Amino acid sequence: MSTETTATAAGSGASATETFRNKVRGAGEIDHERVSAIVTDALTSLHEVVRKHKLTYDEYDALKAWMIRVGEDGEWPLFLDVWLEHVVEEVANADREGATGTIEGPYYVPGAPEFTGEATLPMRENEKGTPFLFQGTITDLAGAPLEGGLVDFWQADDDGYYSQFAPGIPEWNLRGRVTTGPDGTFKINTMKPAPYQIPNDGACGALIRAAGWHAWRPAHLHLKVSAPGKQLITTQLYFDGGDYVTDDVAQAVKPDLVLHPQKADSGNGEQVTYDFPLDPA
Ligand code: MBD
Ligand code: FE
Repeated sequence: MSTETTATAAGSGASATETFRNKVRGAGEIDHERVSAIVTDALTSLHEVVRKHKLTYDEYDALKAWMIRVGEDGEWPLFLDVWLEHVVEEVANADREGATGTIEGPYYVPGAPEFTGEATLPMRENEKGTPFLFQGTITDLAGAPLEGGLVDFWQADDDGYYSQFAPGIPEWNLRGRVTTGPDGTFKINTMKPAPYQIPNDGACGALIRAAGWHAWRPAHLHLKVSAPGKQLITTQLYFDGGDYVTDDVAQAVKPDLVLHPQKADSGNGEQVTYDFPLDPA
């Protein structure tokens, strides 16, 4: 690989930071009491860590240097999504009855190519991996199929790279949006992803090495599933028996999210059916 086609932490971090800057976010009134309560508790938790471990000035300086580097590498989205988002998601989705959610991560891009009913995702002529048919039905909580539902889907390629975050990959590679017809079903023809290492040549990688951890996530599909009048669910799906399914650096695997693929009816690759019952909005 030449330098220009090698993904770097700084490259994907800069892309993730830029993508986040473009995200449409709520801009409510500031609730000063709530800000004070949350920040006071967060700081008090950190004070307790300093006391418990008798943090030295060398360690305090290492923390400062590392935090400066996280920003320089554009890795705040990566750091927060890998080590904090799973608890934010747990709290946000605690009252749902329908499909199980998990974290979004840093690599979603709105506006992927659109399909109705069945999609073959944009991919390169020699896209690596096992052909994989992912299909299912979007329903209400009672199991009635929903027309006009949407599966917004993205995944890494077989080398663990996401289009728009690593160089040299076609813009919408392995990304797509599929709308359901009257029977509520969707079919997505893609390639089975491989286990994935988060970028590890930047600040997050330095932390992982310093702590003696690993950088791996299990192979996963990302989805945002929605329908008119229903709550959108952001989730991921994993593969039974896959590496790191029980040891995800981002702690984002739940038993309900593990797929059990079969040989494809077409004879080419594998397939699986997974349905999404959606909570009312
Ligand atoms: C990913 O691909 C991902 O899904 C998450 C949550 C964090 C880093 C990279
Ligand atoms: Fe991912």
